[in-house]
Amino acid sequence: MLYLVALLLHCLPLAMGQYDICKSWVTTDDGPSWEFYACQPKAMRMKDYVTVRVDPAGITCGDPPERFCTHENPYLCSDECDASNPDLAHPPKLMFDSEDEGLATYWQSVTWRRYPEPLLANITLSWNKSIELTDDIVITFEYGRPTIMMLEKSLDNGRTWHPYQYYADDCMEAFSMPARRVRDLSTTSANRVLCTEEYSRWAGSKKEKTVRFEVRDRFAIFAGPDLKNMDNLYTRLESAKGLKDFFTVTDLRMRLLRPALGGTYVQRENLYKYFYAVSNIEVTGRCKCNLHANLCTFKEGSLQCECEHNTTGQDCGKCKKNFRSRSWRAGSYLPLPNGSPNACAAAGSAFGNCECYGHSNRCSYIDFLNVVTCVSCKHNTRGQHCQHCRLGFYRNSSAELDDENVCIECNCNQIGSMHDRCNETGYCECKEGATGPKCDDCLPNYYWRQGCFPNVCDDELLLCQNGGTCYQNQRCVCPVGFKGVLCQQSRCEADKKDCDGAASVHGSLGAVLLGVLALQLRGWVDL
Ligand SMILES: *[C@@H]1O[C@H](CO)[C@@H](O)[C@H](O)[C@H]1NC(C)=O
Ligand SMILES: *[C@@H]1O[C@H](CO)[C@@H](O)[C@H](O)[C@H]1NC(C)=O
Ligand SMILES: *[C@@H]1O[C@H](CO)[C@@H](O)[C@H](O)[C@H]1NC(C)=O
Ligand SMILES: *[C@@H]1O[C@H](CO)[C@@H](O)[C@H](O)[C@H]1NC(C)=O
Ligand SMILES: *[C@@H]1O[C@H](CO)[C@@H](O)[C@H](O)[C@H]1NC(C)=O
Ligand SMILES: [Ca+2]
Repeated sequence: MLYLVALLLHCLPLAMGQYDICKSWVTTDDGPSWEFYACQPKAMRMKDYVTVRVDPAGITCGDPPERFCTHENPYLCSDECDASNPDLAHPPKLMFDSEDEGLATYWQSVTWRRYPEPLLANITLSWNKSIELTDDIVITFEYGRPTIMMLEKSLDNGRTWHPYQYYADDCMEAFSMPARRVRDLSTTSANRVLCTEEYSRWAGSKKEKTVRFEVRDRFAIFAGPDLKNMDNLYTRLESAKGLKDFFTVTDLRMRLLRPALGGTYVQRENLYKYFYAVSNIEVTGRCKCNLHANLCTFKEGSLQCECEHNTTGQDCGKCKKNFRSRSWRAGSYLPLPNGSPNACAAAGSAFGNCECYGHSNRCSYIDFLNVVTCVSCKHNTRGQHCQHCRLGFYRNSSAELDDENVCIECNCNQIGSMHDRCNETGYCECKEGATGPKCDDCLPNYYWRQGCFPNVCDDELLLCQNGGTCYQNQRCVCPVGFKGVLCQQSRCEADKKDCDGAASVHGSLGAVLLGVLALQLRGWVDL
């Protein structure tokens, strides 16, 4: 068998009877038929499916081999980390193995030999799948817990990160945040990101080893101590904005910012006792399947929901082909106790044969045409089945018909194009002289000025004459004495008046001087 049925792996206190079946065969007065329910997979030990990355490069101890000691035994620095010796190596995978009785196995960092440069390490856990936490995250540190650390989470496979919780022996000093406890949160602040001092104190490295992200305490705000009233929690998860997402992650990152100090200040003369050592990271959760699956399996290196209700996708996040007569919806915990499956419906189930490719939730029967048609097609679609793009939009060739991005706006240049429609490849219809897919360019020998106009002059064919110069292909700037589009006309020839009294003066210079004189004279007369 290539995959593990994750269901078999673990039984957890939070795995309740509720929402564990997706459908059952029931007999009613109308005969037997399937009945469907909201359903979710059981919680599992998520560390079995994780990939881990430790940063920066070279932070894992043992390359080169290094000696270290402990806070309890600071002068016996005879322990050794050696990456090339399996008995003395401390690679990251030892944070996820199962601890047999006897000694703990752990990942260990280099020592703080570069003090006072900070000793920083990131441990990043990735599932390549959204998971919903159902119990506390518990990180076990050997040889003392960090005095400053931070937990971050990602909901988009590591593209963006958000703080999840801050940990410090002095929250004010480390993060300028007041220290709070999750137990003191209320129903309106259950998804607050806070700084806690509870897991950073020095109490001896053997006594207090764990750092927690308290999921149960947050659940208890709604479900009461011992989580007896899960119904109330499920109701809240449906109604309180952002609460479900708060417990959903695809990745987690522990940012270790300062190691255990043994309850005192840093002793520079013995830096071999400062380092991080993590023996276990327990993450308990279930695959997020949008209440459309009760099984989650590990296939080809990734967790995958076994989708029911005719949904599909890694998280059952869309409707199967041919089951898109209405938009996909997540299942709901409500109404209690079985919730709503919000199953995808087959084309042809609701109203004759009316598929809307997920762009409409409603069909309507048009009596005089005797057809059923989709109503209010969304995503810029139109048509009986929302199968066409609205005017001014064209079909996205890399999207399927049921994709939200199926129609792309034409974006025709308002001045350069005849109208705002385009052809199937997004080309607009251009006015004379304009070109380019959106008609925002001009053809050669045209210039752009609120539209494309044919060049009046240029440097090749339409040359300005008589020493005129071409201004931006739009007009010739003519020397005094010449006019016309290409300065081809002498003013004398064009207008006899310009030449009055200048008959005896030959050449253009004379004409210019005379023109100036005439202007001045006219000015005096007007005065
Ligand atoms: C740890 O990750 C954060 C981003 O979450 C990054 O800014 C930081 O540089 C990383 N630190 C190390 C030591 O890689
Ligand atoms: C993540 O999961 C998706 C969907 O199952 C898969 O196609 C992809 O190859 C996986 N990526 C990695 C890095 O495992
Ligand atoms: C899903 O489709 C199948 C037919 O392929 C049908 O038998 C089944 O009842 C459908 N399930 C739901 C929840 O609609
Ligand atoms: C076309 O559809 C694909 C698939 O959904 C999408 O990634 C892409 O952004 C769309 N293109 C445009 C221009 O919207
Ligand atoms: C759209 O118009 C452009 C430019 O006129 C043309 O090259 C393309 O073939 C046209 N596409 C279709 C599908 O007609
Ligand atoms: Ca271990």
